[in-house]
Amino acid sequence: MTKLFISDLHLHHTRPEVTGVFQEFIDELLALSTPNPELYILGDLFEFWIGDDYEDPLHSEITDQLKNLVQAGIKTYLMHGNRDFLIGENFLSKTGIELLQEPTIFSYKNKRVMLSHGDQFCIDDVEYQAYRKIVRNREWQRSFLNFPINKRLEILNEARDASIQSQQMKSNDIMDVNESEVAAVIQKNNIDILIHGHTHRPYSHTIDIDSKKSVRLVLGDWSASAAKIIEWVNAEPKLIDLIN
Ligand SMILES: [Mn+2]
Repeated sequence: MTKLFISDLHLHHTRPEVTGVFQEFIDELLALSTPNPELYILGDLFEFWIGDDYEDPLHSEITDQLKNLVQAGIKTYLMHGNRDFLIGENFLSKTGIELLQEPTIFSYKNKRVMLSHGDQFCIDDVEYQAYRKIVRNREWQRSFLNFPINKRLEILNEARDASIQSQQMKSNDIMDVNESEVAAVIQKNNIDILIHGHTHRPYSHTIDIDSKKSVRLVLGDWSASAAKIIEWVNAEPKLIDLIN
């Protein structure tokens, strides 16, 4: 069985070329002979998601394609990212996708694996973590989803402008994961392989803790010319280029 991991596609109507790359990817999955792969989407599939009741043509198109994928027998999992954490029950039941809690830990091929979107490790960005705490609160989400669509779009655009401005002020290091935090989480949960996205810094890091080696695999974000995904076929998961 093959497990495939992707994240940070940031699908948006202003980037049709990335939607095209995703559509080709789905077609390739559908064309694969058995055994069927499993697909793990580790957050930020969409650039924004303001509720399952918001009808955006791109969102509907992708929802239909994911539904086809699941109906073709390809088990698909989704974890919320910081852009699409409002994906809800409606989307899940329409597509047949299974929601993963963050973090998700499981054993596979004798490895203990942790999946995360990754933003939880970026603790040096204190301002972002404070914002995350607010918007990940169920009460906040419930009242946000109760606003009319126009109001939700307004809040989204304000938040996006503020985020672009504050990111310009922050150093690159602040927006990456905090390595001691990663090491602490890996040690506490006895993890062999951590897979996450969010930082858009695809890489395979080796982490030594008390003579035990763990691996942190970081997924890439998608563009028309680059998309680093993880394929796990044999003993170890590997970062591969989807686009050559
Ligand atoms: Mn993200």
